[in-house]
Amino acid sequence: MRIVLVHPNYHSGGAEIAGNWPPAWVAYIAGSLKRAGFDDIQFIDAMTNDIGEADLAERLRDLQPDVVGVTAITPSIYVAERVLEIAKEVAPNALRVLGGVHATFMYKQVLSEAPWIDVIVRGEGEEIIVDLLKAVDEGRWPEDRRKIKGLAFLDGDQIVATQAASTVKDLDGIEPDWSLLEWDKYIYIPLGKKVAIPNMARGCPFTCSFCSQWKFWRDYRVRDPIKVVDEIESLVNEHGVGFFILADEEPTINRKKFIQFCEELIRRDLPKRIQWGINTRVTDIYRDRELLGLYRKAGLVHVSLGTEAAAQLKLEQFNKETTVEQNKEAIRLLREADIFVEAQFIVGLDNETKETLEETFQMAWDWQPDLANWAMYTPWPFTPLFQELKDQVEIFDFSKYNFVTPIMKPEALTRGELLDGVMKNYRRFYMRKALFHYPWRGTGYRRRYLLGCLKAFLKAGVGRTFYDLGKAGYWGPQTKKSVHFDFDETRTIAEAQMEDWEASADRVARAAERREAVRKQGKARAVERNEAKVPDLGAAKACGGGTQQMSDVDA
Ligand code: B12
Ligand code: SF4
Repeated sequence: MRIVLVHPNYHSGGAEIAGNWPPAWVAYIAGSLKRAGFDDIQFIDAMTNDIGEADLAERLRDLQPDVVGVTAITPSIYVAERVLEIAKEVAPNALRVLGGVHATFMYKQVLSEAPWIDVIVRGEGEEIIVDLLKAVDEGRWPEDRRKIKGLAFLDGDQIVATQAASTVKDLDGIEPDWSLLEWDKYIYIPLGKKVAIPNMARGCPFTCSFCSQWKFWRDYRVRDPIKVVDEIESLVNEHGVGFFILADEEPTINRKKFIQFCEELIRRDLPKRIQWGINTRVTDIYRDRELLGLYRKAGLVHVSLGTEAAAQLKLEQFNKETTVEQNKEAIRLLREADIFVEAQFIVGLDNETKETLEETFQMAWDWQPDLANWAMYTPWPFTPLFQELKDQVEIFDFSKYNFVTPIMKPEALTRGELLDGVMKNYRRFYMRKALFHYPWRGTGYRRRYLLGCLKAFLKAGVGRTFYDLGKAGYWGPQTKKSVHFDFDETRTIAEAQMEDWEASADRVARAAERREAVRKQGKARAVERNEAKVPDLGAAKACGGGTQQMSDVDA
């Protein structure tokens, strides 16, 4: 059986400015399929190679696959749907499969707008795809499709979702196959090294209201750190990888395993050959302040923190369970440990004003991270915050749901003014950094890294790819009135999806009540701690904790 996996050709001017990144889902899905005996797997990275529709059609026609598997996050959904439409045209007998976060939650929407998709894999793909393709291989497809967990498909006019599959419990059984990728293509610009995105832990015990990730991965699980280091060692030896970021939401929450991971990297002398970065929470950094030296020794050179907001009120709206002081402290601790630190802000909610944008700039400058990002609030339709704000969401062109386009219009600003305010923050922050900090900061590695980041920024600035500024016609403050986001206003929410939301509205209301109760408890604990002068460790919950994860039935 020939399986062709395709990463759709979607681009937006955000994280891509740092280079081309390898699609981890391909390695994880292919590894699992190969172990199950499916060994004819091909991969087309249409994104990295910027493959247009005609070229893609030709490749699929030549390959004549039996199965075409495509991924999609929310902004790449239309391109992904189109890949499968092309597959239908040129390889009509192939089974057309879609996976990833967007289709997992929005299968009703997707199957309504792209009925040519044969089947959606909902949730983690490693086990579901094997069950699905075994059924195909053994001639049990489509008869048995209602018996396979974790799928959604059209049966006539009816949209069917089978029972949700469990998350992958035996993460150590996963053996990703990174050999399908063209490694010369994946270069991390700031360091000029090949980059990979291995995955050590899945899930997040927190429940930030704007975030879709805790819902997607559900329970928190960590792989055996020794096996993850084996994977990293083979990425270095076999593919020449010199930098990685962990794909994890929060790799540090299980401190014991994270320490084991670091110690094993050091034991194998890998930090001389590979350095790495993570996204994590400020509360973990504060908790681990004594360990940051060890993390640095293990090659951890870059930490991106979801500091999110300059105002405590917003942090509470986000259910972030952190404080503004903790943000500042975590950044200081990382800087002192010689770890490059990046602060992420979310802007562009309905109550954003010129003043609040200014506050985030002042805050960023006061905290002094090495990098600061101002992401546009993006109302993923499957998050609690969307359910609260949905009456104010006017744009359902998901291709623009990408952190760089203002989807919401703040009451006091036009979208153009919002974009301009964000650009003003970037300009001021990076000009000052470039002149006064980067050339003089530290020695050797750190300075090279800082200058490398600046180079990536400049490259994207000159090419106007940063924040898709070229596409939007933004050339500076004088153009803030004429910028155009070209939203496709014909895009709406499908009736079937609407009905689904209405049915889940009750559940969401109950979840909001529970969140409020948890928030109140947190505040009460903070008061107690203040009285007892105990430092706030950020209400860190036990791994696998969290109160808002979707149940297996909901997912
Ligand atoms: C690495 C990464 C990137 C890399 C992309 C690398 C690549 N080529 O794939 C870079 C840095 C380029 C990037 C860019 C962007 N990203 Co990004 N990224 C991530 C990150 C940190 C990890 C993704 C990952 O590899 N996970 C591990 C793999 C194994 O998980 P997975 O992809 O979900 O795949 C599993 C399942 O979904 C399923 N599955 C997925 N696809 C398929 C297909 C089939 C056929 C099957 C059967 C199963 C299946 O099975 C897999 C294994 O279980 C996530 C956050 C996170 N921690 O997940 C954000 C994330 C995916 N990114 C996000 C966004 C928005 C973006 C940008 C739009 C931001 C921007 N403007 O720069 C761009 C878009 C780029 C693009 N063109 O697609 C959002 C998406 C949110 C959403 N609801 O859609 C996320 C979730 C971050 C967030 N905070 O919300 N990103
Ligand atoms: S800490 Fe919050 S933003 Fe980060 S992954 Fe967890 S729920 Fe999402």
